[in-house]
Amino acid sequence: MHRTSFPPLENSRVSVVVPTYNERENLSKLIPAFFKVFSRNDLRGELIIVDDNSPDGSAEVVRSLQSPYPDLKIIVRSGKLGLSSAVLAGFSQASGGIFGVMDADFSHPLDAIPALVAPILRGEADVSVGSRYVRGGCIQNWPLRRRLTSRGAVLLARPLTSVRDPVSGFFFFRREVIDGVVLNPVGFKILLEILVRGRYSRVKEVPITFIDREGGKSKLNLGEHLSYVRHCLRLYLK
Ligand SMILES: Nc1nc2c(ncn2[C@@H]2O[C@H](COP(=O)(O)OP(=O)(O)OP(=O)(O)O)[C@@H](O)[C@H]2O)c(=O)[nH]1
Ligand SMILES: [Mg+2]
Repeated sequence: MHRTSFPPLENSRVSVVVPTYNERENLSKLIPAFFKVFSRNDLRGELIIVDDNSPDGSAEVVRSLQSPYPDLKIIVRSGKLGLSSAVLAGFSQASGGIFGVMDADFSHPLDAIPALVAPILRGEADVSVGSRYVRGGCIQNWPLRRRLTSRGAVLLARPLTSVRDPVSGFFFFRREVIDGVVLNPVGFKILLEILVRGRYSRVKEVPITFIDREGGKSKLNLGEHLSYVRHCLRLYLK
């Protein structure tokens, strides 16, 4: 279990955490594209890469971009310790009043960031979710097997939340939602953990087009599927 505590707060700053394992190729494109979206939309904040000592040298790519992008931070952990705990490690170093999470593989459209942040900045939502399963949302290029496992994951989470896409890896929230909350960073689905244990009243789901990863390799394997089932069982019994 992990009790979250944070450095001093700046309310309208957005801290986006990206967990990475062997994403070198994607990171070299993602980082410039991310800061372009931020500056074009007058967003202020930081990008925090949490890398698990990737053998492909992902961390070196990030370090080489820190001088052109001063709001780029990196945390390197000792080895592959899991997606959710990486995200929490990122939050623990985040200075923004709004926290966000996304993947490194361009599955999550960067252009949707302003629409996800806006309802929180306006005080209309505590949590916003980039959602594939509300009207207007969709998935491109996923094989049937992935579509079915994702639907199965959503069904398993149904008793826990009314959010249509509680297994999304693309979401934003006011940091108070998890301030002082004990989170159990098991597996891949840290959003579900936050939705079940966090403190919030309003969630907005923003439709996104999820695109299957083009570069790099998937880290979602049978072990992660099983740990998701265990995660849900633990949350049912909470
Ligand atoms: N730090 C860290 N990052 C991880 C770990 N496992 C996965 N990631 C990252 O978490 C994000 C999501 O992983 P993916 O492999 O894309 O998982 P997915 O999107 O469910 O699967 P695909 O659709 O096949 O890409 C990516 O940015 C990965 O690099 C891990 O153990 N540690
Ligand atoms: Mg992916």
